Amino acid sequence: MTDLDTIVANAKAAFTQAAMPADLENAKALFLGKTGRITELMKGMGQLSVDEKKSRGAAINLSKQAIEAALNDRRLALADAELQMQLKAEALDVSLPGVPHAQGGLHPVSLTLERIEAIFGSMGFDVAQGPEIETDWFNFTALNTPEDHPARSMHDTFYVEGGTEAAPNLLRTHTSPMQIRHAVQHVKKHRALIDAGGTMPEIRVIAPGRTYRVDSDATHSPMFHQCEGLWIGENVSFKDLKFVFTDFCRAFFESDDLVLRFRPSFFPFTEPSAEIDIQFQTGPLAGKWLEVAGSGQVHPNVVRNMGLDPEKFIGFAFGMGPDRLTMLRYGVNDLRLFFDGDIRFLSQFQN
Ligand code: 2NL
Repeated sequence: MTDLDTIVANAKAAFTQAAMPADLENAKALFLGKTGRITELMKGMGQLSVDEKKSRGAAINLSKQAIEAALNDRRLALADAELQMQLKAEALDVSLPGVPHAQGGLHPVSLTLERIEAIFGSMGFDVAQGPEIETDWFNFTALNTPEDHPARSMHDTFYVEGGTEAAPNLLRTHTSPMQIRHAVQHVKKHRALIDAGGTMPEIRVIAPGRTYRVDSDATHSPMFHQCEGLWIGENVSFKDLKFVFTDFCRAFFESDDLVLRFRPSFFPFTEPSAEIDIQFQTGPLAGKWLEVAGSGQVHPNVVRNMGLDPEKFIGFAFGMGPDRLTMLRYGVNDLRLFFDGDIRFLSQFQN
């Protein structure tokens, strides 16, 4: 074996031993680097004769090429090994079962609102939604609520920035203002027809949504839900209210075994007014009278504030609490459970 053969063999052995690309580059420097074995041999050729230089130079070059070829082979091998390792580490087993996603669901009160909307929708009611920050006019004045009514006091109503002293802004205390907005829009749209003595399409609308009052205990939350209903036409009477609301209750509670009672009451925006109580004839709540809504014939002043002549237009309105309806429907005894956000409670309502 010549000295060159030995160097080539040593180089091949060193390359094979290199396990990582960095090791390989270090090994390369030992043979092909500035002070590497091959480079040193080249430098040592100075003293040789021209003929000797020729043959010796050719021999060194062959060795150098052999070393470079070995180096290249090893580089490719190491790169391939790295790729194989990466592929193995990132391998995806498509036959493994998937990672299950937690299934969300609607809040029980949202389920109730959806039921209410579906039932009244089937009776031809529109659904009106609008601002939770209201003006004092839409929330109180338009609804015939006197300036000195206790509901207007700071103890009952959240007043917010942005209004003037004469027209303060507030968080709506009921969804009635949205019904006024809807009615005013409706009347505006049909103004020409009304003025020409034609028959205005009836106003038939419900207004579900969040409402706010300064109140907080086991049965009151400062934010609560309301859904009001309004039906105005030329010939809408209390018997229509009785019919509509009885139908609603039977559909909502999925029971025909249910009796309603209209108990005289008072609201500034209706006259006459009535509380609506229901009584189940069967089931866990049988026999108890349960208050579910307030109602009444819309006060002439309120009809006028909608832009209509109360001598010609008449109708009824009602307001109910979806939070309480949800408690009755599912047998929940504490209102606060709805607003605590405890997943152990909420996940019991599958939908
Ligand atoms: C209750 C009482 C009620 C109304 C709401 C109403 C709306 C308009 C005109 C007239 Cl636009 N009235 N709403 C009427 C009677 C009662 O709610 O105890 N709600 C939970």
